[in-house]
Amino acid sequence: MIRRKMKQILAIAGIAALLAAALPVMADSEYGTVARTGDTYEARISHSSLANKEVAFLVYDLKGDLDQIDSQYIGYIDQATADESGTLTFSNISLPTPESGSVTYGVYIGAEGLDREKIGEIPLSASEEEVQLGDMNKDGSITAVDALLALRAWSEGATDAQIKIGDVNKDSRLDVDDVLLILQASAGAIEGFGN
Ligand SMILES: [Ca+2]
Ligand SMILES: [Ca+2]
Repeated sequence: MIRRKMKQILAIAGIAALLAAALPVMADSEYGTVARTGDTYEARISHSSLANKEVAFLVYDLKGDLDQIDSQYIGYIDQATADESGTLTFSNISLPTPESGSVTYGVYIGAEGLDREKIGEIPLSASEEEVQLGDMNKDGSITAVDALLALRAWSEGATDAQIKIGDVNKDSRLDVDDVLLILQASAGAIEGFGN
């Protein structure tokens, strides 16, 4: 039994290493990327023109109009200074989720000499009931990324919200067994888990 667990853990560690660079990228532009990391987002900004500048980071709820933005619909705002290569990261970005339906957020940066550059869009649909078991990043499908996120949640101590989605064998815990089941589902070896 212990041997089996060890084997499982070694297998998962290997897979996690392979997947570490495969976090889903929601937005991508010459100024950087926005990636989802579970329930929050991380924006990695890098452009030589931003070197040592104060960079404003803004996320707007576009209210269905993808060409128009209105400053009253700011979903998130932050500001930080880029390093000498023009690189900086905004992490733990949490966006308001809609009561029903979905929203599209536009992600923008601004700096001296750079007028509000759009670096991407984040579509977000909220209702927990529609989230399928095992779909840790709530993107509608179960992939190896979900196994990686479940593995992370397990190793870091899963939140109630993570357990709700990640406990695919319904034993009220998110642990290595769930990670392996999600991994198998992502590979098509077993059926999904329903809602
Ligand atoms: Ca997923
Ligand atoms: Ca479980």
